[in-house]
Amino acid sequence: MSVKLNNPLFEKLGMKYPIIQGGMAWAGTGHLAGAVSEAGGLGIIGTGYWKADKVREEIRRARQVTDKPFGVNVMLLSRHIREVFDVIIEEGVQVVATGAGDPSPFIEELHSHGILVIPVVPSVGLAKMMEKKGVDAVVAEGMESGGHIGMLTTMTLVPQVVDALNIPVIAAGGIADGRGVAAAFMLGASGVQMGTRFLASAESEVHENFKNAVVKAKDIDTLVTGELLGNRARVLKTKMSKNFVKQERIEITKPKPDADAIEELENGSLRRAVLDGDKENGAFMAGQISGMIHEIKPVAEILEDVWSQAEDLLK
Ligand code: TUI
Repeated sequence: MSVKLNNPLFEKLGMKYPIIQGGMAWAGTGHLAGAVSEAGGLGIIGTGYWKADKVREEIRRARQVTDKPFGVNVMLLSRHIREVFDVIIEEGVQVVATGAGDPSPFIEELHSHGILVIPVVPSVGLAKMMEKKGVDAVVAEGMESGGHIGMLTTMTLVPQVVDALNIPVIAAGGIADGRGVAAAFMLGASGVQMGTRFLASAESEVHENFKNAVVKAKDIDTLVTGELLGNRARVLKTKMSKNFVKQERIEITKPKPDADAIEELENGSLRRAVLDGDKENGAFMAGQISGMIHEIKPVAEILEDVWSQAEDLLK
C-alpha cells in the first residue's frame, strides 16, 4: 500500500515524497536544494542574511541541478529582505518559505506572481494569523530544531496547530527517520521538514568538520544560545557556544548591540562554521536529532529510506 500524499500542494509541485528540506542559512545552498528537489522532495535555499546577488547565484545553481520546483527561505530578521524578494520574483521561484518573523506584508505580492507561501511558525497564534492572510501551508517547527527556535516542542505544537487550521501543516523539529515522519502524520501533519538530516548528506556543502560534528554528536550535545540576549538559536555544544552562553549572563546588563553588530555576530559565526568548519569561533546550528544521525548519505537515499520506513509504519 502506498500512503497518499494527502496534500494537493505537494502534488502540484510534483513531489514524490511529502518531505521538505529546511531552509538553513549558509547550509541550504542551491546545490543541496536542487538535489533534494531532483530526488523528489522539496529543496529550499536558506538565504539568512545574504544580499540579493548571492541569492540569485544560488537560485541559478539550483537550476543547474534540477528542472523541478524548489523554494527559497527568507529570514525575516535580515535587513536585505526587500531586495531578496525582488530577486525571488525576477527569477521565477515557485515557493517562498519564511522564518524568524511575520511575512504578512509580502504575502499578497508573492501570490500575485503565482508564488506559494509557506511560513515557518512557532506558535498557534501566528499559524492562525498566517491562515487568515491566505498562506498555502505552514511549517510548525518545534524547539528540537537547529537554528532560531520558538518555545514549544514538535510533539505539543503540531497537533495544536493542526486543530486550529484548515490548511496543510508540515511538521519540523526532531525528525530524521521514518519513525519521526510516521509520528508527525499521526499528529495530523501532512508533510515534514528536515534540516539536520540533510546537513549530513553527500550533497550538503557545509565544511567536513560540520558534517562530522553532526555525525559524532550525542543526544545531549546541543544547547540554546540567545536565551538571555534574544534570538534563541540551537547549536552544537562547542567551547565557543558554551562560552557564549556564560558570557550572556554577564552581558545582559550591558546595552544591546546595534543591528550591524548583531548581523556580524549571528551571520559571521554561522558562516565560520559552514564555510571554514571553525570549531573555535563557529556556530554549528543543528537540531537535537543530531544524536541519531550516524552517517553521511546521498539525499536520494535519505528520502527513499525515510519514506519507505514511514510507509511501513503507517500501513
Ligand atoms: O528561522 C528559523 N531558523 C533559523 S533562521 C536562522 S539565521 C539566524 N541566525 C542567528 C540568529 C537568528 C537567526 C537560523 N535558523 N526557523 C523558523 C522559525 N521561525 N523559528 C522561529 C520562528 C519564528 C519566530 C517568531 C517565526 C515567527 C515569529 O514571529 C514573531 C513575530 O515577528 O511576530
